[in-house]
Amino acid sequence: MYLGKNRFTITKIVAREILDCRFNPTVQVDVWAGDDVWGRADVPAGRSRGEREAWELRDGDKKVFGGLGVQKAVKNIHEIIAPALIGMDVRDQRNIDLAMIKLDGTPNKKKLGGNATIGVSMAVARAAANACNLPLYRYLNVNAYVLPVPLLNYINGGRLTSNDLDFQEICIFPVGAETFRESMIIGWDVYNALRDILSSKYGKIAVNVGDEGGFAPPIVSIKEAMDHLVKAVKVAGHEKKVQYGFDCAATHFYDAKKKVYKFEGEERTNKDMLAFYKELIKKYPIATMEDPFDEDDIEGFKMATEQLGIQIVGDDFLCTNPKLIRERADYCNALLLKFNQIGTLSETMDAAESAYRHKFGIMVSERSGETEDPILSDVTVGINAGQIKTGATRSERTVKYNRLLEIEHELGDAALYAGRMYTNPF
Ligand code: 2PG
Ligand code: MG
Repeated sequence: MYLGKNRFTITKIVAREILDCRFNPTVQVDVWAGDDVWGRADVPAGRSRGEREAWELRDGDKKVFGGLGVQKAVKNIHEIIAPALIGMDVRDQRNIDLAMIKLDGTPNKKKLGGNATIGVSMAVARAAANACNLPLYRYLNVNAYVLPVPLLNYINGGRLTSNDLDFQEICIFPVGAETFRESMIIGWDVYNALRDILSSKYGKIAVNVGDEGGFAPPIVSIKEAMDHLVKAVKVAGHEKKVQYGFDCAATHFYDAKKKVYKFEGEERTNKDMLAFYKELIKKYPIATMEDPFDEDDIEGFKMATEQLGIQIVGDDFLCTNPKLIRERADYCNALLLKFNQIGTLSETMDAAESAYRHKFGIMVSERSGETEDPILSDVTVGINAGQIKTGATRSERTVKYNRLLEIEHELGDAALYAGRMYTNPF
């Protein structure tokens, strides 16, 4: 019980089960401060998850939502987390997160569920920002002013679609734009040029979209997909402003028993994959590659970082985990930051800070299962990250872009688009 309250005192925490963009259940949390201030956060969900991510607690009752319900996580919020946090100061983010970490007591938030803790943690930050009458990015950082370069996922493959393209995401990276708004204009031009190219080559069905709103054409070859994307950029007249990037999500085409990558119909070693990546980089202006090897293929990551000369981003490889970043800092050079991989905002901020101190780039990322909550845009600007990855079209993606457009507008002259300085915008 709390004793005496003011506008910063947590008075109530309400959680509920809602639906994400795949019609799967997920957690939504409202945190109340004082009598009339509150903040809300929705929890996203991944499909291609890393082994070391925070635990996503699902009910497992196959009769309801096929076992994917989150009533247990909701119950944990109401019965275990809320009683411990009520009465705390909503601005005391670190102690609030620490209290949840202690209540959980497991290394990966298996008891309470990472989907319970991150929902509360993010809603606490929103409520605190609201209580301070500040936008969240400003509450997180008085010096927040960098707008990220979006990595726009225009051809979806891997686990995000029903096609046979092995890479999960084939993207454009408009580093040559002057502003975030211009990056969206370039994005529109290329997306529409690509639609025409794909539908005239493969028919109308090729422009159906995958989980992240990029096209999911019936293509198997990465080079073939890239040729279409490069052509679209040319047709749109943006060659000088656009580079390219991939999320290979290689864990998901790796056969750990045989130690081979099952890629484009062949079994390949990590050295074969490296040779393929070198060919790609020679042929196309590629700036960034995420998870080019399996999450435990340290040798592969090391070779990529030493030999490819581009940004190598750790997603499943780092799981937004400060300890893993420390251990694996020599084997990649950028962090994919997903707050539900670690389970609290404080630990997410630790991961970002650790990444910066290792001279890493940071790309803040959505999950493939998103909601209408744009909170990751505020976090991106709040940590002055130079890059964001949040899919292509559909409202659960564009809501993040819309929030960035709003922030850019609000910042006015202070806004700085990271552009070609996406690794270190300062
Ligand atoms: C990824 C993501 C998001 P998921 O692998 O980077 O694009 O997918 O959320 O399914 O892990
Ligand atoms: Mg990934």
